[in-house]
Amino acid sequence: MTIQIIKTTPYADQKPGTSGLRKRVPVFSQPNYVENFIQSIFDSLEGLAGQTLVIGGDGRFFNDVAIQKAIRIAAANGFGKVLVGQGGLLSTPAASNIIRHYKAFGGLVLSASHNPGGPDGDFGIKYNVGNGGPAPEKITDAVYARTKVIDSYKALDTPDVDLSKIGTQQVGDMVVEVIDPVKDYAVLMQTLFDFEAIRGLFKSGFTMTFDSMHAITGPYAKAILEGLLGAPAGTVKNGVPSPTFNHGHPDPNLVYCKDMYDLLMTEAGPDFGAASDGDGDRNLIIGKNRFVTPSDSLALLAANAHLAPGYKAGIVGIARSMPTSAAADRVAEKLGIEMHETPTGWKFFGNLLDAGRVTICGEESAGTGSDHVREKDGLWAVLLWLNILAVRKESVDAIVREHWATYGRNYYTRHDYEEVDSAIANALVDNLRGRLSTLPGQVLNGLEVAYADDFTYHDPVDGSTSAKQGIRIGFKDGSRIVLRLSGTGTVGATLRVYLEQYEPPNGNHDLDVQRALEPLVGITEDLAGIKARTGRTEPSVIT
Ligand code: VG1
Ligand code: CO
Repeated sequence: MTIQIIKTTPYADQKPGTSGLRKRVPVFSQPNYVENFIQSIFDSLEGLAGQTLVIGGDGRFFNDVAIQKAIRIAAANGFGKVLVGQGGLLSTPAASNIIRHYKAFGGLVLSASHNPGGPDGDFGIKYNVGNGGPAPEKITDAVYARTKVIDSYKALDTPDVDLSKIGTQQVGDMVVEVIDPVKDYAVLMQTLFDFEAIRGLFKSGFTMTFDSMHAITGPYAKAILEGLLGAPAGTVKNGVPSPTFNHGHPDPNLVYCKDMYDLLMTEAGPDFGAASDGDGDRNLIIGKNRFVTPSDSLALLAANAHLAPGYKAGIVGIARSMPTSAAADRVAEKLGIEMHETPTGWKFFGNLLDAGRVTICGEESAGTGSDHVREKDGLWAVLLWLNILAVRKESVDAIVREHWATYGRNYYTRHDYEEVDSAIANALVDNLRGRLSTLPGQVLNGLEVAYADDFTYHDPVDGSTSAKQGIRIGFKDGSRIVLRLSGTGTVGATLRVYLEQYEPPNGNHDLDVQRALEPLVGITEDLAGIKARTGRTEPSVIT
C-alpha cells in the first residue's frame, strides 16, 4: 500500500454553511470533489499525526462511497486510528459522544440532516472538533480558504475497508476500528435519565409512537425504547435506515409527520408521539391533543430538567439561537441563571457549553440538547420528556398549560419560502437591511417598533464576532419579526420568516397560532414585500 499524491483543481463552491458542506449528490460525485474538501479540512488542522478520527454518517445514499474515500485520505495524512460506526452509521449526537468518550482529535459527520437523500438528493460533510461539536467559524473559514487553492490531495492506495463487522483492522499504518453505533450512546443516556421510572411509565399503560422516518434513529430508538425501557415492539415506526429514507423527507415537522399528528389529535391515539430527523439530532414532540412547539419544548425542558437524575443539581444556564422564541428566557429569569442568544447553528453553543456557562441549548428548528454532547440530540429530548412525564404523572397538555399559566405563552411560527431565486432573496434582505435604522419609533399595524437591527453575536468566551446573522424587528409589546436566509439549502435560497407574540400568564392561551400571528404577517409583507418580489403568495412550509 502506497501513499499517492494526486493532482487536483479547486472547486469554487465548497463554503461550509450553517452545518457543514451540503450539496446534491451529483455535485459531490464530481471528480475529486469529496477528496478536495476532506484534504482541505485536514490541511486546516494542526497536530493530527497519530491521532484518532471518528467517522460516521446517517446512512444516506453516497455515505458508503464517501466513507471509503475519507478512510484512504485519513490514512495518507497520518491519522493513527479511525473509529467508524458499523455499516458506516452513527447518528450525529452519537458521533459527538464517540469523539468525547474516546478523546478523539475530531470527526467527520456525513449527513445532510433533514434534507431528502438518494441519487438526486442531498449529501453533506461536516467536521467536528475534539469537544465533539461542529468546528467553529475560525476553522470552517480556513477550510473554505484552502478549498479555493488546493492543488493536490493524499490518499492511501488500498481496497475498500470492510465496515460490516465489529473489530479492528490495519489499513497501512493506520488502525480502523469498527464499533457498535448504539452501545456507548445507550450507556450515556442511562447516566442521565431514570430508566426505572420510565420503565414504570410504560408498565402503567402509557403508550407512545416514535417515527424514525427510515433514518438513523431506528437502531437507537429500538434498542433504548423497546429494548431497555420495555416499550412494546412496534412503538418505533420506520426503524430501518434506508439510503433514500424510503423516498421520503426525513424532517420531523407537522408537514412530514402529519399522519402522526392526526393520530395524536384523536382520543384513540397514543399518549405521546415523537420523531427525529435524518441524522438524529432533531426532535418533534406531540402529546395527546397538544403539539409542543420546539421553542416551548426548550423552555419546558429547562424548567423541568431537575426531575431527571443527570440534571438534579439544577441547570447553570440556557442558550437559544436568535430566531428561537423568548419562552426559555422567562425560565432563565425565574431560575436566576444565565441566558444567551446566539446565531443559528449548533457550532455557536460549543464555547458556552465548554466554559460551563450553560447546560441546556435549543433552536426553534426542533433542536434541543445539553452539555452531555456538543450536538443537538433528538432521542435525548424524547427521553427527557419521558422522564418528566414519568415523574410528574400528568399529560403533556396539562404540563404545557401549567407552564403558560406560570410564564405566559409565546405564540410562535416560522414561514419558509423555499427555492427562491438567490438574487431576488438577497435583494429582498439587503433592501430591508438598508431601511432598518428608520424603523424604531414607527407604529406599524398598531405596534410600535422598539428596535430593528441585523444581529451581531459577540462570543463572551473567545471574544469573536459574527455579523449579519439575521434581521430582527422587535416591538414594544414583546412581539418580534426575524428574517434570514437559510445556510443549509442546496438549491436557490430559502427565506425564513420567524414570528413571535407574547401573551402574559393571565392572557388568552387558546388562540389559533396562525390567527394570533396574522398582524405580524401583515407587517412583514408591508416591510419586505415578499409577494411582490418573489411572486409567492404563501410560504412553502409553515412550522
Ligand atoms: C437550519 C436550522 C438551524 C439548524 C440547522 C442544522 O439551518 O434553521 O437551526 O441548526 O438547520 O440542522 P438554516 O441555516 O437552514 O436555517 V440539522 O438538523 O442540519 O443538523
Ligand atoms: Co439534523
